[in-house]
Amino acid sequence: MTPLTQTPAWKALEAHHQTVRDLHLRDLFAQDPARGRDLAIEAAGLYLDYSKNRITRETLPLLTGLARERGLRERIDAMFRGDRINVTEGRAVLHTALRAPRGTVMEVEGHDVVPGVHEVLDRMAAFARGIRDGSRKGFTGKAIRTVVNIGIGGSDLGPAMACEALRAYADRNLQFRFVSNVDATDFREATRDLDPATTLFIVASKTFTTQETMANAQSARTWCLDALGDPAAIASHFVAVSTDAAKVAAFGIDTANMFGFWDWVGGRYSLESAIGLSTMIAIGPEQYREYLDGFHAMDEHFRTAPFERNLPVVMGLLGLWYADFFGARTVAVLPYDHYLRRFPAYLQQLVMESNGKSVTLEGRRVDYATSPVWWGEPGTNGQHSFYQLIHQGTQLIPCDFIAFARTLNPLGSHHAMLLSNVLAQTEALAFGKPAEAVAAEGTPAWLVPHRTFEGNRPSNVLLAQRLTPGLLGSLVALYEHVVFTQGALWDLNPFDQWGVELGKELSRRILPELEAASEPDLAHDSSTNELIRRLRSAGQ
Ligand code: G6Q
Repeated sequence: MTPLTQTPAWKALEAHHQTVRDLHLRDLFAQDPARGRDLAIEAAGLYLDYSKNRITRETLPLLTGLARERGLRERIDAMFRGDRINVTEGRAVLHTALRAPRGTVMEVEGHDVVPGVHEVLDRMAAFARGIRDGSRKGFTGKAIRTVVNIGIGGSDLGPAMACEALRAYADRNLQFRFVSNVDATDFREATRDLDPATTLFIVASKTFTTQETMANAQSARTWCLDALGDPAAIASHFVAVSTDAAKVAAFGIDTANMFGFWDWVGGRYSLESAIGLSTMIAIGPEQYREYLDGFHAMDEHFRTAPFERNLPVVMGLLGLWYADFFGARTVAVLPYDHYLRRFPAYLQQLVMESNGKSVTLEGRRVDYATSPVWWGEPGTNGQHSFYQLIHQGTQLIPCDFIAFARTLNPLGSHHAMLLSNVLAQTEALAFGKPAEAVAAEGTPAWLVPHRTFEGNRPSNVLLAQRLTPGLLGSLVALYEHVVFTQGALWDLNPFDQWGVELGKELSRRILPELEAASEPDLAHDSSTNELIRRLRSAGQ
């Protein structure tokens, strides 16, 4: 494949960037009154206004031209066809099958995987109903009151985000907690006020080998047995979500209490698989189906809409435009909905573990920027914290604002205030406040530069009617496909994560050195050796 930066479409974009980079959004809007109406796309319940981006009407066709030249269409088709596009792990990538309606056919190596997906969903539904209506009781006959999900990374961030996001739809008689960190503080604080007789642990691990999850699961097992006194209690208080039945059984969880998924579901793409069991218990199987339908609506849009009207493709291409042509090093995700407060953390894994790579599928080092750093906080909180830098700092930080027309918690003017802030921020970022306007207000000359907003800071606004299970599904699928689009253009494999391996390997070597009774022979670098000695002599 021709290196990306050598392609005609890339060169055309470079030339185009020279003509666009000094244009101000103020002028672009003044010259094109229909811009705010036209540069918008609506799909799967989401309305994207992308007019406040530093683009002209020529930019998007050039970007979609690049996408065509780089075979994005073929890559999308290959994913939905179940090809082994995760080449470095030899796996298909078919999380889209997890949300396919019953009766859809999606194949891996000629085998339709959708019936298996629905079989697991049906078992999850029966289990979730039993917990919700109290018929599936704990070992001592009491109903379950608290569900604790033990998992990390893809087995934690997605379900933790979804449970929080859909709290308004959840059974409020149940509480949900998430334990991920190997730091025992996480487990201790999550369980200190819980009654083992009314607690259910979901051990969520695709591989069932992850150090943190296995350590927390063992501690949970001990905590449960210490209180309930009988190994038979485990069956009533532990279920597993995994792809590995043998390891689940070896841990001591009956595989009758296991919910499976498959190697064609990547960890960070698994929140709506059985990894979402906690979410299903929270909102119930019917609303969970609505959640899945929201994903599916966005999948269908992504698969079929022309690139110029394709929400994930357009957002993905705009992200590339800033990363590669404007040198943007970060992207801020700013949900104006408090229920979405874990959404940026979830997105960080999705985006950065997927496209935080620097070699192409053919193993060549890239000579262009790949994924920026993604970060964010819910509005309006962030406004009183880091927005200063977005408005007046020296970096260009494209922002995604997410807002809902209706609130789930109407209270006086709160929601109008919230919305007025989203609109004000995106307007201020784009148009700023010129020095002349500041001076005209009678500002002393020496203060004018401090109070001037240069503007021309780009943002997307994603609007939806209301945060519902279905809408959350669409929103997650949107970003999954943004990541896919960018990965395809950057010629990366978004579905592996070799970069996390070395640290794991080294920690396996260091653990016995920290725990050894007598001074071990240390053969690390002098810094690591010294730190180990210091920690050993300080005790733990
Ligand atoms: C996600 C990553 C990673 C993974 C965790 C947990 O894409 O692979 O975050 O989800 O390491 O892995 P297990 O589910 O196997 O415990």
